[in-house]
Amino acid sequence: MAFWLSRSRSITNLLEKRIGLFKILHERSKGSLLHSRISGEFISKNPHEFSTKSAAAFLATGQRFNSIKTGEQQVELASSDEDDDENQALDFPGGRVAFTSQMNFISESSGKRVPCYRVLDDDGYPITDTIYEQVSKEVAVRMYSGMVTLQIMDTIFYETQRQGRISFYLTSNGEEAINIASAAALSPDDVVLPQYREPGVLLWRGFTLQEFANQCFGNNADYGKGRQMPIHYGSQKHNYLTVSSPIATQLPQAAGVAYSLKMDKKDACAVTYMGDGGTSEGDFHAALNVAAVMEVPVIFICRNNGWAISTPVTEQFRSDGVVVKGQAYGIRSIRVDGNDALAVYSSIRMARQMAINEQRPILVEALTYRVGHHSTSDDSTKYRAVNEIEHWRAARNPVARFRKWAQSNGWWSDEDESELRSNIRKQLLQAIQLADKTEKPLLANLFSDVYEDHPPNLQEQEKSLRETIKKHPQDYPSDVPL
Ligand SMILES: Cc1ncc(C[n+]2csc(CCOP(=O)(O)OP(=O)(O)O)c2C)c(N)n1
Ligand SMILES: [Mg+2]
Repeated sequence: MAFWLSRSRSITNLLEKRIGLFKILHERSKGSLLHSRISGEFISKNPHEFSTKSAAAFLATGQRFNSIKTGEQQVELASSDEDDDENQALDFPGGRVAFTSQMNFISESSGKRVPCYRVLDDDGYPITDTIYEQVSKEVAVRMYSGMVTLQIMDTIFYETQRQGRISFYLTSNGEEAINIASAAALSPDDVVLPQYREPGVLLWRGFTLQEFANQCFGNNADYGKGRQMPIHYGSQKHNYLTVSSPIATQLPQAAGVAYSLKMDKKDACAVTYMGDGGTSEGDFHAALNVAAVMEVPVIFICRNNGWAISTPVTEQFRSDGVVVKGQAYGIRSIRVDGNDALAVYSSIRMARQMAINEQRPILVEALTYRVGHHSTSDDSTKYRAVNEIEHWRAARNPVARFRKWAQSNGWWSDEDESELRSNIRKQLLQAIQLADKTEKPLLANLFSDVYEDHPPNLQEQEKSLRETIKKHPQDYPSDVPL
C-alpha cells in the first residue's frame, strides 16, 4: 500500500504539472478513481484497475459525464515509467507519448490470466469477503423459477424436435444462470440484441410459453409469420430484437442502438450477447471500436462456453480469452463465473450503472460451458470427451448451485421444486398442443412485408414456387395453406 500511495502521488504530481488532469478529475467526482485510490480506499499495483468499491462510490453521484478521454490519461500515466525519458516526449493525437531508449516489445501475454469474479463456491456457499449485490427472496425465487423453466423448455422442445414436430431446436443447458441472472439485472427499457442462446432473457421479460411454442411451430400466431427457423424469437413489446442466424451481426447493431439511446438521453442501455465464436467475427471488433469511440451505453456480454460448434476456444484465439480484448479498444471489462447467478447478477447491475451514468461501453466475459449439443443438427460427442460434458453438467451446474444457496436461506424447498416442475411441464405441454393445432401462415406471407408492391422478380418467384408445389406436393408441407 505504501508503495502504491507513494507512486500515486508522484503520478499525480506529474499530471498536475503537465496537464492539470488531477484537478479536472478531482472536481468532476468525489468518488472518482484517482480520488478513491489516493484516499486509500482502493489498493492496487495496477493504476488502471477499477474495483467494484470505487465504482460504487463513483456511481453514487448518479451524474452523467462527458468524455473523460481515457486514452490521454493512460498515455500520460505510462510516461512515468522509470525507463522513459520524461523530458523527451512526442506530442501525438490522443496524448503525449514518452520516448524511451529501451527497445521493449509489449509482451503478448501478461503472464497471469485475468481472474474470474465469483460470489458462490461450487456448493452454493458465499465466498468470504466477496462484494455483491443483495438479492431479495422474491427476486431469487423468480430467478430460480426462470432457470428451471428454461430447463423444462429445453427438455420438452428438444423431444418435440426429435419427434419431427418442429424442424430444429437449440438448448441453453449449462447457461441458465447467464440467461436469467443477466436479465434480472437489467431494466425492461434496456434494448436486448441476442445471439441465439439467450431465450431466458425473453422469458424473464414475460414472453409466454405459448409465444415460445408458436415461434417454434411457425404458426399463424408467430410474430415472424413462420418465416424463420425455430428459436429465432423476437418481441418488440419486450424490447428484444429478433435473433438472426448470421452470428455477430447483432454487435455493431447494438452499438448503433446504444448511440440512439444516447442521443435521446434515455435512462437505458443496449445489451448484446455473443458466444466465444461470435468474437472471432470482424463485426465483434468493429462493434467494440465504434462503441468505445462514440462512448455509447452498451453492454457486450460474451458467453464463453468453450466451443463454437466443434471448434474449441484454443483454436479460436491465442489471447487470454475475450476479456482482454476490451482494454485494447478502451473498454472497461470484467471476467465473471457464468455459472454463478449471483456473480452474473452483480456484475451486470454494476455494468449497467456504469454504461448509463458514464455513457460508456462495458464488456463482460462470462465463463461457462455448453452442456448440450450445439443444436439438434449436432452430436458433440464426436468432437469432445463425454466426461468433460459430465463434469460441467454435474459439478459445475449453475441451477443446482443457485438452488443450494436459495435453500440454505430457507427460500426454497423440495416441495416447491416438485410443484414448480409439474406446473411448468403441464403448461408447456398444453402450449405445444395448441401451437401444433394452430394453422400455418398463408404461403403468400413468404413474399410480403419487404416491399409495398411486389417487384417483378418476387412476382416471378412466387409464381414459380406455386407451380413447383403443384407438381411435387409430396415435397412440401401439406398444412401450409396456399
Ligand atoms: C456469419 C456466420 N458464420 C458461421 C455461422 C455458422 N455458425 C452457427 S453457430 C456457430 C458457432 C457459434 O459459436 P459461439 O458464438 O461460440 O456460440 P455458441 O453456439 O457456443 O453459443 C457457427 C460457426 C453463422 N451462423 N454465421
Ligand atoms: Mg461458444
